Order: sequence, then structure tokens, then C-alpha cells
Amino acid sequence: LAPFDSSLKNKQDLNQKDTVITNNERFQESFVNHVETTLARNMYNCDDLAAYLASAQTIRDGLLIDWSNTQQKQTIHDGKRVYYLSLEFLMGKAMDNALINLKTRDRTRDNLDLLGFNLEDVLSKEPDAGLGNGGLGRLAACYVDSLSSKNYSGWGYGLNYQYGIFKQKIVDGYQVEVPDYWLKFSNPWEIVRHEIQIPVDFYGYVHEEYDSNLQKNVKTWHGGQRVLAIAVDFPIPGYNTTNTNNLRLWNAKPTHEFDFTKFNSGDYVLSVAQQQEAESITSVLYPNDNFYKGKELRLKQQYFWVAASLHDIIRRFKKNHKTNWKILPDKIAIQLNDTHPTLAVVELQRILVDLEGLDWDFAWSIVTRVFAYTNHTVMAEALEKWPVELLGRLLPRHLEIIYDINYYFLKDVEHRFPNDRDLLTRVSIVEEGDPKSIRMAYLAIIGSHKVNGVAELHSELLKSTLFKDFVTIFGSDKFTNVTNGVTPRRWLRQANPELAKLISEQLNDPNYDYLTNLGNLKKLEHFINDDKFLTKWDNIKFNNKVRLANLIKQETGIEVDPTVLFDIQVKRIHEYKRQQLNIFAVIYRYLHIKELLSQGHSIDDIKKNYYVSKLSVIGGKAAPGYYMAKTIIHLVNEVSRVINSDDSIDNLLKVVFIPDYNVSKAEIICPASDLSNHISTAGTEGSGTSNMKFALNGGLIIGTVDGANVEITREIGEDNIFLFGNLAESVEEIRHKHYYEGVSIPQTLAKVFGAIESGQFGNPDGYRPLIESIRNHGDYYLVSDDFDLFLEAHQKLEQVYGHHGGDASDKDHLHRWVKKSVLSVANMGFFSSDRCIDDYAENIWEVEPLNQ
Ligand code: GPQ
Repeated sequence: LAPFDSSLKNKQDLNQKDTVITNNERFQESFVNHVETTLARNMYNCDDLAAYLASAQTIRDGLLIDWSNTQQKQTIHDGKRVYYLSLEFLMGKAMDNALINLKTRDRTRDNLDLLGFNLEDVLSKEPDAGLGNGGLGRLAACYVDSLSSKNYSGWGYGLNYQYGIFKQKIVDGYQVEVPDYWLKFSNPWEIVRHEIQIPVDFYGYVHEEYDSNLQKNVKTWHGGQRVLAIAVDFPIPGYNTTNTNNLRLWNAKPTHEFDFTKFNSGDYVLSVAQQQEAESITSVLYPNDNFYKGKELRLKQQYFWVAASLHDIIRRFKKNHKTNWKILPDKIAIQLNDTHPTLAVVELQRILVDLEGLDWDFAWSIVTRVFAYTNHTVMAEALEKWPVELLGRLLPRHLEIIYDINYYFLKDVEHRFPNDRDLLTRVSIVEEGDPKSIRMAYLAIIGSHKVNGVAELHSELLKSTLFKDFVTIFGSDKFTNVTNGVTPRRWLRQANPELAKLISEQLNDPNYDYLTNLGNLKKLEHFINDDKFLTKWDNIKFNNKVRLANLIKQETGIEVDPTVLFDIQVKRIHEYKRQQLNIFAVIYRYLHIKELLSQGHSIDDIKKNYYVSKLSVIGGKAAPGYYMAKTIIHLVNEVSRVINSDDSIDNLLKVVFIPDYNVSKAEIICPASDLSNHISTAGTEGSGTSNMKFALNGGLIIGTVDGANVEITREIGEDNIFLFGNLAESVEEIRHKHYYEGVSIPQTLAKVFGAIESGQFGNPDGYRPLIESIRNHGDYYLVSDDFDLFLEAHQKLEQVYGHHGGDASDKDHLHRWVKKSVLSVANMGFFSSDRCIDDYAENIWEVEPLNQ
């Protein structure tokens, strides 16, 4: 059996052949074959892990046919290609997604059954590919899925970290980080391309010499350390199409060129060890989210990745077009996912000028047409500013080029805006501070033809604040918006199979075509008064809550009641995302319930007149060095301990912190929410994407007027979302007031602070900085200002939810919440990442799909 048949040259041939994807016998044969050969085991000692590895190998074999056909087709077509450069790809598990996209999930389940395995058990053995921190990395993963599904020729380029985002353990209520060595078993999805080795240099010096041919001085960089980049490819299957793009991640390896003087100096072992250090470049993902930390190894990662990727891209270009540089921008579009890959701008200029001998201006006109830059945040602490000293030491020639780019840019600005020295200082790529540093966002803007934010409000804020001067200089057309989206294959079909199935039945769409035409969800509105449908819908939500209850039991030992309202906030822990606001409100609710009980109210009375029964779930990782975020995690865990062990409140309130929030857990959590929290201080969240995942799964949102909550509200209608809080336009003024007049703490919040300080949730000393940051240090995130508004929003939504599941004779009330849920889902079509990719393709990359 040869699953990969190189004679399958095109799709027509392919359709006539049986493959492991389409033929049961071939699947089973290949499975057994992989158990016996690839794994060197036999069917009698094949456990679930081995079954996972053998089925993954089998599916991969099938995938490779499409993958190799796609590459061939794209090469022959020779159209414009897109490259998405991202330092993070938060892929999660690959196998279930591959089965869904290849439409072979049911067949595989049956085949595994026959072989004596259960598909779910087998799938659960795959480790998450956690090569990202949060939203930015998961966005990149959704985008590569859509690039394939919408038939674009688009590759991702990133790093193949050996350690992805750490695993979070909770010990005595505190976060403890444990390294995640996700490659402990062989990775069946990776195709190591040992033949693709690209040397990448660091350090060294620049040599300048007169070139008599060119009749000018030329500069050559002589690197001091050389490392090899080895390509590792991951096929990315599209949904309902054979188009299978490539995600190319780099491994760092030592070169074969030994430094003999070192070796001959006697210490052979030390020399080998030093050589081996090269691999450390791709060993670990930096675990910071929305935060810049200027570490030398991180800058090395960035250049290593960018240099390898660009040389690979240029090599591919040259194969077809030799040195016909002027058509480069017609053949290549490169998207910079945040400023992390900004050195690519400099590297391309260096390749064209130093290595290919192009004239500076001609090279620069090519460079700026190739690149476009996506900004994901306006928060100052996230903006990359590399010290000149470090950059100059690691990449001496690149620093010179950056200075030249800056010189020509400022010269042009001065010419067009004479006598405005302040403007020149403000927009200079070089910040004359201590330390003197390079503003990467400015370099990215100057080196790109388009700059986009990730939601309307965010893109507007970029234009009016952070990048204001650049709008003046370049004009506003250069600055645009592409509101984020998520892939409905993973975030609906894979995460919520029951709901996806109900929708396919209801829309009379047995092929699930709506998953690539998400606007079709709109038709669900027709059934808004169909009681039978609403009941089915509601039952599915209940089943998903049971599934989450099981996960919670398994992870924390806590038993939760799936009939209560599930109120969820899962995302990275950040002061700006305001998990502290959430937990303070939970404490307030607890104190109030206790007070009502002490006044003689019964539990039933409280349920009827005050609060619905509720489970509050919080989950997320804190960056290891982020003290305040870790304090918030500790508080949540202590509050959980105290409330959950208080029998006097019955099931009125429970609190759970879910440890180690990751993509796989999100797939269980998102479908199970009645309500999810997206409550960042207005103006701070770029977009948010979990808001979309929750709403797409029929959960309602409590949120601030921030990020993509704005567009979600526009699409689903303001009756179907619970908005609260001060608006972005007031935030500056309020902060100003805090600064000059002090912060006024509402009585409600003061009660909460009092309880915490009394030691009700463990030793209060640890929480002091958290409370102080609000009470005495300016409350930068407006917790005090939004607290009562948050409580009010809860009261309002609980009036709607209160009747849910209540009096069955009152149908109107019974389904009031469920109708909002259906209306949300029906209007979420806009938030498919397919729409985003089409938008980028048309307005930024100027590429068209290569239809199958
Ligand atoms: N985002 Cl700057 C990250 O996940 N990490 C980062 O370092 C930065 C941004 C997020 C951002 O906070 C969310 O609002 C966005 O939805 C997400 O990027 C994708 O654009």
C-alpha cells in the first residue's frame, strides 16, 4: 500500500482514485501499517496514544496528496502569493480539524470503531500545539484555515518552538508555570524538510569597499555567528476544497561549519556544547501577551525567523522570475502580524541593495509595496522599542539601514512640512531616550503600503492617537480597518457538533455549506417563534453545560449544577481585561446574599426576588512576571474556596477558576456559556475574538463598548447584548479626574474591599497592591467608575434570564433568553474569518482566489 501516489497530478485523477480519506479498506490497511512500521508495535499492544499516532499518520498521508497537488497548481498558476508572518500560531489540535475539513470524520469514527477504538478517546491523546499566547496567535491560526478554505495561495511563516505556552498549575491558589514540551512524542503532522536549510547570521561587522563594477561604495555584512534554519511544514487543509496550503515553521540548528580554532584549542566538549546552543533560538515561546520585554534572545528569534522566511520567499520568486525585481510586488504580499516581523522590511531592503545591487530608491519602492502591517493594540506597554545598542550589536548592517530609512523619511517629511521640528522628533524611527531605541511600529508603518487595526473603534483610535502624525504625513487612505473574525469550522462545527448539526438540519443544508457561507445563518431568524426548535436549541446548550461541568469536575474536583446560569470569563489575565472587576462583583453578590440571609430571607425568596442561581467561571494565564495578574488569579481561587464551601447559600452561587485555559478547553467552554464577559476598559481591547466565539455558540455577552463588541452589537442588535460602562471618549478625562481629584470608591465596591481587607478571603496582605492600584494609584482601568454600572447590567440581564426554564406555561418568558441566543447566532455571519481574508485579499494584498 502506497498512500502517497505521485502520479496523482491533478484533481481529476485524484477523484478517480481511492485514498485513505475516501476508502475504508485503505484507511484500515494504512492504520495497521503505521502501527506495525512507523510505530514498530502491533495491534495487540496498541493503546489510544498509538491509535492516535497511527490514525494521524494515515490522515496526514491522505492530506499530503492534496498538499502536493496544491503546491504544484500554485506554482504553475504563478499568481500572487500571500505570506502571513506571525511569531505565534496557536493551532490547538490538528486531527479533529483535519477530519472535519476533509469531511471524513464519520468515516474515521466508523473505521476506528472497527479497529476497536473510540474516536473521541483517540482525539484526546493529541497534545495542543500551543505556539502562541492568546488572541493574536489564535487569529493567525484562524487566518491560515480561511486562506486554505477560500482557495487562496497563502502560507504562514513562524517558529517551531519546542516549548509552547507554559502549562498553568494552580498550587494553593497560586499560578505555577510548568514547561510544555509538546513534542514529547513524534509529531505526525510535521514534515521536516531537511533539504531546506537557510543560513542565518548574527553579530559581526560591516565592511565598506569601492566596487569598480558598480562604481560606488558597497557595504558587506560579515556575520560573527551562523545558525541554520531548517524548514518544518504543516499542511493546512481547507474546508470543502482540496486546496491545502502550507504553514512553514523554522527549527534552529547548528551549522556544519566548525570553528577549528575553537576546536583545536583543546576543549572539544565545550566547543560542541557551544555549537549546540544554536538550537536555543527556537526552543521557547516568550509567554508575554500585550507586553514588550526587550530580551536579546527574543530579538534573535525575530531576525532568525524573518531572515529565513524572506530568503525562502525570494528563492521561490527567483525560480520563476530570476531577477525581474520590478514584478516582485505583483507576485508577493507579506502581512506583518504585529511589529514582531518588522525586521523583514529591513532585511528585504538589505537583500535588494547589498546582495542584489539595486539602487536604494528602486529597492525601497518595491519593499513598501510588498509589506502591510496589522496593529493589535494601542497600549503603550505593548509597543516594541529595541535599544539601538542591542540592535547594532546583533545586526550591525540592519541598524545602518534603519538609520538610512529614517534619514530619507525625515528628509521627505521636512520638505513637505518645513519648520516643524517637533513633528520630526515625534515621527522619527529613532527615539532619543535612555536607552536610545528603535520604534518598531513606526518602522512598520513607513515600510508598508497599508496599516490596519483589528476592529473599527481600534482602527479609529490608531488614526486619532497613536499614529495621528502618520495620517497627516501619508494621508488617511493608508490606514484601514479589518475587523477580526474566527473560523466557524473549529469554533462552531468542531466545538459544538450538536448545534452545528441542528443548524444544518434547520437550514436544510446537509453538506454544512453554511460553514463557508456564514451569512446563511441569517435564515435561522425564520424559526424564532418555533417552540420546538427553541427547545431543541435550549437542550443543546444544556448538554454543552453538562460537558463543561464534567471538565470542571475533572480539573478542579468541584461539582457544579448545569441548570444554573453559566457566567464565563476566559482569556489572558490582564488588568485592562478587568477580571478584577468581575471577581469584585462576584464578592459583592456573595456579601449581599449573606446579608439577605441574615435578614431572614429564604434562599427561594432570594432566587425569586434578587438573584438567579449562577456559576461564575474565570480562567486564563498570567505572564510569569506579571505580579498584578497573578494576584487576581490568587484572589479568584480564594474566593472560589470560600464561597464553594459555604453551604448556607445553597446553589445560588459557585465560583470556579479553570486551570490551564487553552484552545482545547476553549472548545468545550465556549459552547457552554449562557453569558460571557468582555469587559475591558473602553478603548483598550483591540478587538477580542472570544466574544465572537461565545456569541457564535449562542451565549449572550455582557460587555463594554470596546473592540469588536461594537460591531457585534451592530450586527446582532442592541437588544441581544448587555452593554455597560464609560465610553472610550470619556476615559482620558476620567483618568485626569482621578489624578487631580482622587478616586471615589462607590459604597458597593467599598464593601468588597472591606471584606477582602478583613481577611475573609485569606491573608489580605497579598491583595493590597490590587486594591491600592484602584483606591490610591489613580484606578487607571476605571474599575471604580464602572463597578455599579456592571452590577446594574447584571440586574437587567437576570430579569431576562430569570424566567428562563421557569414557568413552562408562560412560553413567552420561557424562551425570552433563548430567542436572544438564536438572534445572536443568526447574525454572526460577519465574524467568519473567511470574510476577513476576503477583505485583506481585496483591499490590502490585491490577490484573488485560485478556484479549484
Ligand atoms: N493581542 Cl499586542 C494579543 O493577543 N497579543 C498581543 O501581544 C497584542 C494583541 C490581541 C488583542 O489584545 C485582541 O484584542 C485582539 O483580538 C487579538 O490580538 C487579535 O487581533
